[in-house]
Formats: sequence, C-alpha cells, structure tokens
Amino acid sequence: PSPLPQTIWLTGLSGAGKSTLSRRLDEALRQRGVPCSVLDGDVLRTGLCRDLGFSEDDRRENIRRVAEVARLMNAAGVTVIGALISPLVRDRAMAREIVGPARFLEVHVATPLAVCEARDPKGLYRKARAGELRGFTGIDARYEAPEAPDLRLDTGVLDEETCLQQLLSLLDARGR
Ligand code: GGZ
Repeated sequence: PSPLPQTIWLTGLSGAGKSTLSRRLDEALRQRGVPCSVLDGDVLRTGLCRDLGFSEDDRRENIRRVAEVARLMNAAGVTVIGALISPLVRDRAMAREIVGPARFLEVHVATPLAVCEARDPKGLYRKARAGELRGFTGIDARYEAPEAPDLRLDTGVLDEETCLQQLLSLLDARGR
C-alpha cells in the first residue's frame, strides 16, 4: 500500500471506453492488493448526483461532488478511478484542485466521435442525432479535449489490454 493514493481521472466522450477501462483497472489493482474504487458518472447519477442533469452548471456540480468524494477516499487510503465525461477544461481543473494536484492524474480516453457514435451502446447518439436528446456531448454540447493529459488512449486503435498496461504504468510511475 502506498503513502499517496492517486485519483486517476478518465475524461472522454460517451462510448469512448471510460467505464470499461475503469473496471479493468479496478480489477487489476485489486489483484495487486491495492485498495481502489471506481467513481463512474453514469452510476453516481443514480444516487449521489441523481438531482443533476446535463446543463453546464449541473455537470460542473456533478464533477465537484465526485472530486470531493475522490478526495475523501484518497485520504482514507483508497486509489480512485474516476470515469466522467467532464467535458470542460475549467471543470477538470477544479477537480484537480479539489483532489490535490499531487494526487491527480488526467487520462484522455480520446476515442474519436465517429468511433463512439458507431458503437452507440445505449442508442444515445442516435437519439441525439434525431433531436430526441438535447445537449448531448459531441453532438450539440461541447467537449474540450485536454491539451496535456498525463496519458491519452484511443480505444479505437489500442486494444483493452494495451490500454490497461499503460494505465498501470502511469500509476506505477507516480508511485501509486
Ligand atoms: C452526455 C449523457 C447525456 C448528455 C445522458 N450528454 O455513455 P453513458 O451515457 O453511459 O454515460 C454518459 C453519462 C454521462 O454522465 P457524466 O456524469 O459522465 O457526465 S458529465 O461529466 O458531463 O457530468 C451518457 C449519459 O450520461 N448521458 N444524457 N446530454 N451524456
């Protein structure tokens, strides 16, 4: 166990692979005996953040709450894997400040929109294109890509195993 548990924050479009990668990383860390927890936006929105929608203000509040939880979990010795679209640079900067810059690792799951849209696992892109879902990230709500993330992963090009290895190396480099 490390003296400085990290928060590894995955940002990217819906369907980019954030949830899948966070689960894989969670499993791999557990196998290594590292206490960890996944904070997935889509999941937390059914509980802690169930009062929030997808306006920029609500997304910011969503990200703020999750970052505060991450900070508490880190303080309790738990490595956190965050999986939130977190589309805006300023909101990710806020998350970094809340968690503490020394503990925060930003990972851009940079799968291109076309690939996410082709996957469309929940049919949300189709609905957004049809105008049945407003303010959908990448369609009619903006996504600001990080300029200098600690790691960039395109799951349209890299297989899951490669992504996982890169995430583990990143944590190792930081001392976990
Ligand atoms: C983006 C939306 C929207 C809109 C519903 N825009 O891929 P999913 O389906 O399973 O996960 C997405 C989730 C995004 O929640 P986050 O908490 O990660 O977003 S943020 O960081 O921006 O607060 C998506 C679903 O919610 N979803 N409507 N309009 N994603």
